[in-house]
Order: sequence, then structure tokens, then C-alpha cells
Amino acid sequence: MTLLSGSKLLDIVEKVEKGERLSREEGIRLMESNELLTIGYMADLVRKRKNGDYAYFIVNRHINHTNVCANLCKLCAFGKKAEDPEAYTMELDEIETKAIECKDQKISEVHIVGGLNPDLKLSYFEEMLRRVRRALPNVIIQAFTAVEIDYFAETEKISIEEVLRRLMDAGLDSMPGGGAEIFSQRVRDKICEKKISGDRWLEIHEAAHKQGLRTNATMLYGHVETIEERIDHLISLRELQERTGGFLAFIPLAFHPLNTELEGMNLSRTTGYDDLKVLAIARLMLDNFDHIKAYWVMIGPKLAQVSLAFGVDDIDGTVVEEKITNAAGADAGQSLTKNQLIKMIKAAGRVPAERDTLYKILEEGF
Ligand code: V47
Repeated sequence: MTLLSGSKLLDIVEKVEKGERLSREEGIRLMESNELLTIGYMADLVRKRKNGDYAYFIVNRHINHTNVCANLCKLCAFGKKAEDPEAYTMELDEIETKAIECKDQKISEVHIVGGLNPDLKLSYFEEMLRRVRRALPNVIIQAFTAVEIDYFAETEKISIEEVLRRLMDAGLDSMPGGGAEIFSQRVRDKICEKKISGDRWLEIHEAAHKQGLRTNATMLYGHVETIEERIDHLISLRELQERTGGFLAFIPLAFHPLNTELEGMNLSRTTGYDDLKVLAIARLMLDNFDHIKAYWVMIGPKLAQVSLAFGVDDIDGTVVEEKITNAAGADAGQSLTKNQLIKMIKAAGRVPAERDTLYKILEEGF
């Protein structure tokens, strides 16, 4: 085939065409390669094999209930000390009002994550879930990263299993994939030294999967990590997925340096080329994940749309209000309408499928 003539990746192409698993070394070769179209060709093949012509989106709403955070990671521009003038913590009434406001918008998911606020007890989160559930009985509540779950267990002095059980009793349906960053401790020491280890993040997701919660996984890239550390991160996720099958989707998160403590390190925003490569290589390495999601808030709607030809089958959702990436200088906006998402997908020649958190198709075609 002309596209592939002279390619140095032909052995990998052959393996992908046969549906064989790629090794760590092959993953590293892909990361080192500049053959974006060859990588994209392979990722598109896998994407099509798994998801046909569907490209998914969700009508959802994010709520970031507090930015007060005990960790204050260097990578993050969102977290604040309690005494900071920009610090905020939403009252439960305010959260309930935000949920009630969504009643007419036919959302299927509420996505709730926040900082590690020492003043908030587990009972606050249980009540939050009950009130959101009462306001929106049919939505799926996807809430609290593994980092938050670990913090609840530590502050309440109870096990992860107990935290998960109590939150599930109150209405928790699924966990998002945040807080994973890069699992390598070398990197965590540089960008999020107080955050739970990579092993702990994986342990908490494993515990969640064992209790029947489906979860997502992320990887924050484009800061101080090496290519090897990216691939090792993906392989750790692949291994856990092999054991539990509990992950729904993988979402690479492009690092935004503005207003973070890493800003002074001369780090610039990721390039479009790297964003597409990471998405496509994730599709190739994570052969046991059904879905690869491009989070348009981080890479912009235009690149998210193009990524549909590079292994991506999901462009996330309407979002409505997003504070974490926006604090770090994201300029893609905070909200897209359902019609905008449908238009993006159709213009890429794919069939728009409105899904719920668990990838049940609610409506298709449009
Ligand atoms: O946990 C923090 C990351 C995450 C920055 O599971 C940053 O479906 C870039 O996890 N630059 C929150 N990234 C977002 C997240 C997410 C988003 C959409 C969907 C899902 C899902 C998950 O954002 C944090 C952290 O890893 N983050 N600071 C920054 N400066």
C-alpha cells in the first residue's frame, strides 16, 4: 500500500492487522516515530474493529464542588489553600440547585470531582449524592477520583471498600479517571509529590471494579515524563483491565502549564501532533479497552474532531462548566451543545451515538 511504503513500522502494522498485542518495546518505537499517518492508520483499524462507524458523545454536566485542596500539586492550577481569596466550597443547596437546573436538558450523567478539602466529611458527600439523585433520578452519577476516595478513607479512618460501599449506597454509580497523572514515582515526586502513588491509584480502581463500579482511566502527558514512562503507564492500565475488565474508557489529558507551579519550567502546551500520537498509541496499546476518549476541553473541539480518524471513538460531552483545565489556561471553552457535538461527528463521516456513562446508546443517527 502506498501509504505504508518505506515505513519503518511495517512489522507493527502486521501485528495490528492480525489483532496481536503490542509489546513495551513496540509502544516505545511508536512514541519515537514520526510516522503519524501510519500510526493513525493502525489506530483507525482497531477503532473500527471495536466500534464500527459509531462515534459517541454524552449530554452531561460537570460539577467541581470545591477547589480547597490539601495536596496543592505542582501540576494543578485549580487547587487553593482554604485562606486563598479564590477558594470556594459549594453548599449542598447550591449543588442541588445546579442539578435541578439540568432537569430540562435531558442530561444522562453528572460528573463530580473536587479538591481534598479537610473540612468536608464523608456525610457531606453522601448527602450530595442523595440530593443529586433526588433531583435527577435517572442520571448516572460519575464522581470522585481515586485520590478523593483515598482521602475520604484516610480522614474517616475506614477502608476503601467501606468508603465505596457508603458512597454507592448514597447513589454513586461510576468513578471518573482523574488523578492518575503518570504512575512513575519519579514523575510524581516532581509534579504531585503529596498525591497517592500510582500503585495506590490502581489498587483503588481494582477495589472499585470488584465492588461492581465501572471506572475510567486517564494519563496526564506533556510535562516531565519520558516516552518510556508513558508506555509503562499504559501497560499498567492494560494489566489491570486484563484482571478486572472494569475500565470503560481511557482519556489522555494534555498538560496545561499556565498558573501552575510547573509554569516556570519552560513547559509549553502540547502540540497537536503529539496529542494525536498519544491518542492513537493509546488505542493501539490498550487493546482491552473498548473506548478511547478525546476530551475536547483539553485539546480543543477541532483537534478532538480530527482525532476521530486517529483511534478515537468518543468526544466526551456537553460539560457545561469546567474549572480544572480552565484554571490552567485552557481556551476551548467550557461547554458545547448537543447539536455542536453531532455536527462535529457527522462532518467526520461517522454516526453520532448519544450514550450514557456505561456506553448504552440512548439515541443514534440524528
Ligand atoms: O485529575 C489537573 C488533570 C484531571 C491539570 O473520567 C490537568 O471521563 C491538564 O480527570 N493541565 C481532571 N490537566 C479531569 C479528568 C477527566 C476529564 C474528563 C473526563 C474524565 C472521565 C476525566 O485533570 C485531574 C488531573 O489529572 N489536571 N491539572 C493541568 N494543569
